[in-house]
Amino acid sequence: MLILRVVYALVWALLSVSPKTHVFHFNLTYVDADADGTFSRRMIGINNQWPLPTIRVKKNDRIQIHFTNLLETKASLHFHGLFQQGTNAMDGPEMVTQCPVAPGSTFLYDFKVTKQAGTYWYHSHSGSQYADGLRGILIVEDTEQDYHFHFDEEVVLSVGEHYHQESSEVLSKFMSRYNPTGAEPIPQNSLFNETKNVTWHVEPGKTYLLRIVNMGLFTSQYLSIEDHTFTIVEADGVFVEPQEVDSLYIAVAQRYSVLVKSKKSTKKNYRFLNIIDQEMLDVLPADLQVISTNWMVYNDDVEMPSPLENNDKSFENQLAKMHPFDDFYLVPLGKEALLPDADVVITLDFTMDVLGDGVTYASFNGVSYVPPKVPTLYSVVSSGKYANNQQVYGSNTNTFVIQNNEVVDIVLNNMDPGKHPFHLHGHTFQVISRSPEGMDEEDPIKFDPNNSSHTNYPEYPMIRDTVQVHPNGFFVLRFKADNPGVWFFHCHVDWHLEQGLAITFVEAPFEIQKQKIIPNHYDNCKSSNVSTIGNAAGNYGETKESWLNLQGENVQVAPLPAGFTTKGYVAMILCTLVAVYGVWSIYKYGMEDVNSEDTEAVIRKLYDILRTNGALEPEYDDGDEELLIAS
Ligand SMILES: *[C@@H]1O[C@H](CO)[C@@H](O)[C@H](O)[C@H]1NC(C)=O
Ligand SMILES: *[C@@H]1O[C@H](CO)[C@@H](O)[C@H](O)[C@H]1NC(C)=O
Ligand SMILES: *[C@@H]1O[C@H](CO)[C@@H](O)[C@H](O)[C@H]1NC(C)=O
Ligand SMILES: *[C@@H]1O[C@H](CO)[C@@H](O)[C@H](O)[C@H]1NC(C)=O
Ligand SMILES: [Cu+2]
Repeated sequence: MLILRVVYALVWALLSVSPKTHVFHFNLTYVDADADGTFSRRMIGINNQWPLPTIRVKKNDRIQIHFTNLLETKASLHFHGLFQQGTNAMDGPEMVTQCPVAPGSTFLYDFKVTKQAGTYWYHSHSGSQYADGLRGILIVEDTEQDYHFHFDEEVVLSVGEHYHQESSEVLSKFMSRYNPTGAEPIPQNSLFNETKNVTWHVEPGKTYLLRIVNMGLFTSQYLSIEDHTFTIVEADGVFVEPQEVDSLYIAVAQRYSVLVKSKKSTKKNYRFLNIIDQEMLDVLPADLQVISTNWMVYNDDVEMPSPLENNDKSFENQLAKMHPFDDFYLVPLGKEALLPDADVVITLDFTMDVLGDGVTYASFNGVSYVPPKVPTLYSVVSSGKYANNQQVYGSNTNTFVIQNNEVVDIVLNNMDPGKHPFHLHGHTFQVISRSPEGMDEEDPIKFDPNNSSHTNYPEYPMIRDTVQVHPNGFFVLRFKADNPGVWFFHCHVDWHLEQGLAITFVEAPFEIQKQKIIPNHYDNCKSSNVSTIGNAAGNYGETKESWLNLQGENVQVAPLPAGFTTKGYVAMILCTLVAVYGVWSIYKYGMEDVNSEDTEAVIRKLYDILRTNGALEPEYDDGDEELLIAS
């Protein structure tokens, strides 16, 4: 009998540590839902359900998702924060590592989650599609004995924002000449666990592990629970030395695990606030609930504290108290030392500019990302010995070829007065330098390369996969190129990604060529009519010349020519008038909502005036044609 027991115990132990394969069949379908309780619209659901399920696996497990697109539009799926070691083709961003999944097609995502544990998420990587609901939490559990902290219960929590219109519609209004200042679309609401007014029931005297994901695509949020603290133990899948804070600041795509200790008494319930960082909004509509109240509930028989209002005195007090911990000073539990000096330094000056069609685009060093005609991964795989040549990847994809095990610095200078959370696929990075908050609006501060010495950087820098740059400031990120693949680096404000705020790393191209791409992925390209062979322009041939021939590649809209005074003048008038109109309308209506329809009508009028005065060609189309400005 004893022997039998020992055998049982052994088998059980083996089974419980041996990796499992989790097979999912995800059918994408539209689901009518009323997320914020004020407006019903169709959302993108999985198997006729929305909100989407949380995927939960253990370290070293394998995930297989049969992803069937039953929508009217293309789709894709990215697993944010997972390294995809050896499985670059499963990473998800369309035209980077795969073709878009055409309506009616099934795409197989099949990969192992190795070396990682923590809080992740999955979302569409087809433009701003995840605004329509294609987003969910993905938890990779560590083995119990690996946790450096104790908790009684685990709870997931997402925050985000909600637009009442579908993302395609919001996008076309945003990327329009009728929005010449490039003002980002204002959401109708923030969301807390994909809804609002949430009651979180807790038991007294317990420690909760709260896994928080910002699944939004625009605004950072503050989180706080009255009379409670958060102890940060994980950031973006990286365990950190415990850090107790009053409030949390979480940019889109970032994650935190925090410990929340409940009180011993059940006499009171407490407000759990989620607050939009209103500094990110160009206009503050009066009906936007910047501060939203949820409740940590100890006792259903006790009254809930009333929700806070935007103009509430206690809200002002609450905001004044918000001094969230600066994530730059988090220390990874593993105390990974600062990586050695970089082999390659990539300096990116980021600007927002109005281009020749009157639309605002985002650029790094003057280049606004435009997707290639062949997904970059397939260019790597098909170009053989030419894969090391940057030109293969086109002149408008901002591609950088880096070599195996090089140490890379990304120096990003934000010449824009906005806040931007940047994300690198396939890696975590060390955040080795970051400008302080509160830089001069008029005078962006650039990173000074003369200051780049070991002594100026933290001994154990923070490690994560998404980090926000301050307005007019900079950051320096450092990572080791130890994961061959094509990896996207982009702003996670998806409106800015759509404006072209991205670069592509081709990391160790000849190593990438050893990875397998399954036939299913090539079949998918056939259904979406995307070529899988050739350079960024889809050209190829026997010779080097044919691989470097970029004729026919996708390029960005031409800039407003420098020194072309009439055009510059018109753009300037437009911007000024729009700014004046903005100030005037805020003056007139107080904090009332400036309806986007009104704004568009006014801008249309401005165009009319300019046209009557001969500054514009008499006729121009309201459609997709370029804005014609007379010389
Ligand atoms: C949240 O509360 C507001 C105000 O009472 C209400 O209008 C809205 O419908 C509620 N939303 C949900 C999802 O419960
Ligand atoms: C959020 O939603 C998930 C899934 O429904 C649920 O398990 C969790 O308890 C919710 N979190 C909170 C804080 O209410
Ligand atoms: C860095 O040092 C060089 C040489 O001393 C100098 O020319 C340059 O202006 C310095 N750069 C900055 C940003 O101070
Ligand atoms: C691909 O091309 C075929 C034939 O021209 C067309 O019928 C089909 O709709 C296209 N599919 C997509 C996803 O564009
Ligand atoms: Cu951005």
